[in-house]
Amino acid sequence: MTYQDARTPGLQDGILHHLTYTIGKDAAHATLHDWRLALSFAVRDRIVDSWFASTRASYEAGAKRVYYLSMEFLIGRLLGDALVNLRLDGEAKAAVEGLGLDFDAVLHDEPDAALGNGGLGRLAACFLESLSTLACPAMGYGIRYEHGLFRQSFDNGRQVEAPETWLQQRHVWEFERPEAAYSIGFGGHVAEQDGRMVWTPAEAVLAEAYDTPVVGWEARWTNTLRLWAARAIDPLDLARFNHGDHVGAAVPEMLARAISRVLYPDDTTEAGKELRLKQEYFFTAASLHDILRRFDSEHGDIRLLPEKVAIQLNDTHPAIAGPELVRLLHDTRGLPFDEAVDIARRTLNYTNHTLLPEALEKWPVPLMARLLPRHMMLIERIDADHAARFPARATHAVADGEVNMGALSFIMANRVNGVSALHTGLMKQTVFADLHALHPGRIVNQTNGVTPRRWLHACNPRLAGIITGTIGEGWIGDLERLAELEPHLGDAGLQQAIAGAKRANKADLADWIGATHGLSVDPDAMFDVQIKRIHEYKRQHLNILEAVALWQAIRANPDAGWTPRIKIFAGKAAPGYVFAKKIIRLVNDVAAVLNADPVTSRYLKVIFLPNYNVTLAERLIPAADLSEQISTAGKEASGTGNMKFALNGALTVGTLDGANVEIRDHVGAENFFLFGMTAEEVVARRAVEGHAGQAIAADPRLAAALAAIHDGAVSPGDPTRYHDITGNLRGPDYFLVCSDFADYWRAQREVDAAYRDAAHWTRMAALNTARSGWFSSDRTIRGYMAEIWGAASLGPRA
Ligand code: 7GP
Repeated sequence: MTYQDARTPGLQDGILHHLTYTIGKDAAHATLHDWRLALSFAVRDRIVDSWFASTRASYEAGAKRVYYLSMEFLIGRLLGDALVNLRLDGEAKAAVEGLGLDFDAVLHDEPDAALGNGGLGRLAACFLESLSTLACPAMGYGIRYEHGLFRQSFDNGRQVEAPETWLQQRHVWEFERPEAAYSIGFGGHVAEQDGRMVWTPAEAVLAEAYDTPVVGWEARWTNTLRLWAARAIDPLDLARFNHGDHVGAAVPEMLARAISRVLYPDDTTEAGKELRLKQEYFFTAASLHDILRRFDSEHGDIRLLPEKVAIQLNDTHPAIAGPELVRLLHDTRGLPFDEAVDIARRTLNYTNHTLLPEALEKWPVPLMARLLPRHMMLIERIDADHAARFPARATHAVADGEVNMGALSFIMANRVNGVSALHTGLMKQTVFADLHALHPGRIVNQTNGVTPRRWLHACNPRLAGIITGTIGEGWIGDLERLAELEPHLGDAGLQQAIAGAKRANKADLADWIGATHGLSVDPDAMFDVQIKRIHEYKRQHLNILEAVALWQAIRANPDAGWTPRIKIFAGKAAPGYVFAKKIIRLVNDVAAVLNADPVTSRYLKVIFLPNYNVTLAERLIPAADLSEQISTAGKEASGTGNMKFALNGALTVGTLDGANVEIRDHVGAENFFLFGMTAEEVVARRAVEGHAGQAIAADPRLAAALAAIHDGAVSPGDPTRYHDITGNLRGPDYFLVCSDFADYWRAQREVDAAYRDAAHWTRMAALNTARSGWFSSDRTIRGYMAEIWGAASLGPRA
């Protein structure tokens, strides 16, 4: 079924039409890039009808709308996704090949829109797709960064960052909306006029909207992602220009544009920069203006806001929404202060994505007061009123000269949610314990999920085809139906097909690694993959330490029947996170030594693939045998890569952290390689003085691996290179790498043994797929709709 009616020409006609009239090229002279744009425009045409229909249906129903405010949307490439959801992939391939082009090459020409750092941003992208699939009237709001997450390369093993340039090409999916522009102010002063507080900003920039349609599965529904670009209100200081200061005349424009210029590349530490706070207010204020304008056009009485609008704050980055909404309702619209706070609080909700203290945003009061003077006043009043209601156990949002954005978000939220059962429990016990005691019931859990369209159907066509051939295609829109696979798994033909699909995916990846990175890898070796941001809590260094220990063990006894393994790493380190960058260099150094070892390299190779992004994930996950989810328990809020791997038939070696706990419950303990301390044991262990030293003394293997790194075995010309890492692990070892090492080694040897029994491994892998249906972001979004937003589906099949 394709969404084509009498008015829409065949896709090939559409491509040729756009090549001529939109791109202005003759087929004889068109480049791959021209063809890709032409195809994208032809596909976009097909989305627009569904988009208009959805917009009309939302207005007609007068239904509650959901607004997802997020600093990050890690959307990746959009063409393949759109084709799949429109069910045009077959026709597109035929049309493109009919024009004498390589379909994959056309798809791969699209830049990967990296408007996010990691899990939080990718989750937002999965949520948008599920909101459309579920026909929930919704809109995503964010920033149209000119430069997304930096491009990573290696220089002698060290991370080098270069600006990302996705917008240097025409972004075909967006529609500019010059009519939806708002002036956003900063600084200035506040004065009382006729009994009302009036904020007069010292400067202002223009927020200009760009809309990207987000089409759901089978084009049932299409929502909008609206991204804001910053512009100067007066593009040129003409007086300055006419006085001959041609550069200076452009300064206002440059200053304004800086606000939407770059994505901050830190996902765990607030940048501490005024510009970051400006970015946050810029997009939050523009979004709220837009939301209220739409609300006013549909409903008369502002008191209906909580019934008609649900706003989700994706972490605290848009937390200024609380005071801003109060300002708009109280100062601008004249509602009494208490009522304004009440309406705002019943409209807003907040998702927490991390408990790491360094990632919980706090802004110095003087900065907030200077940049947003009226907001600072409102924050103080909101905080004081809240504290006055609970004199015995007040938790202050303003304390020690800082505004705690987590506490402010909590105070101003109808619901606060964590992203896995474990994480939500820890929120209640730790960071938000006091606020939870004051507001029991406000914290709820919504375990994360991933969209099965991108993360199985599109990225792994071989496995998806087998599944559809076995149980039909209902699973794509209803992932829990994967359970219907299980009764078929005894079938030898099906097992063979599943194993064959994995083998073929691995062969493709091996070819690509050989061609692009010059490393030859055997597709029959186990593909052991750890891909995520580089962070000490995620413990890439535990993984590489195990690689060194394994290397030593193989060297000592080369004929012991080792299971061949390729350890694949990918991920970016925040540019200012020196230790994480050192880990990257260590992995690259270990790779160089191990891959060149004639004795061991038959059994063990290591590669760090540069520039991890959504596109690389789509390539790696279908080819993985083993998924590394080895964070220190209690530190990974959920994880979502862990779900993608299980869905694609990789087995997990992991700790009881984040959503690993729930994955293991679903796939069965016997199909999951568990190791390591629990979150409670972690806390107890940390209190043991000399815990790392004890672990090292008890484990000669660990001691030898650490000594090798310390003595320069992988950095022969520079033996002290890794003393900071070995010193940390032998000393404080906050993330308990040493204390978990022995059990990790034990689990990895169990993995080796299991992999040698190919039939059993395939069965375990297939059970991971069949039992991962619960981890669809459709399930997550249904949970938000029912338990947080009170929103209903409007779809044709609702
Ligand atoms: C991440 C968490 O680290 C990850 O465990 C979770 O799966 C993901 O959010 C989605 O919920 N956090 C971030 O990416 C992040 O930037 C800092 O957190 C606010």
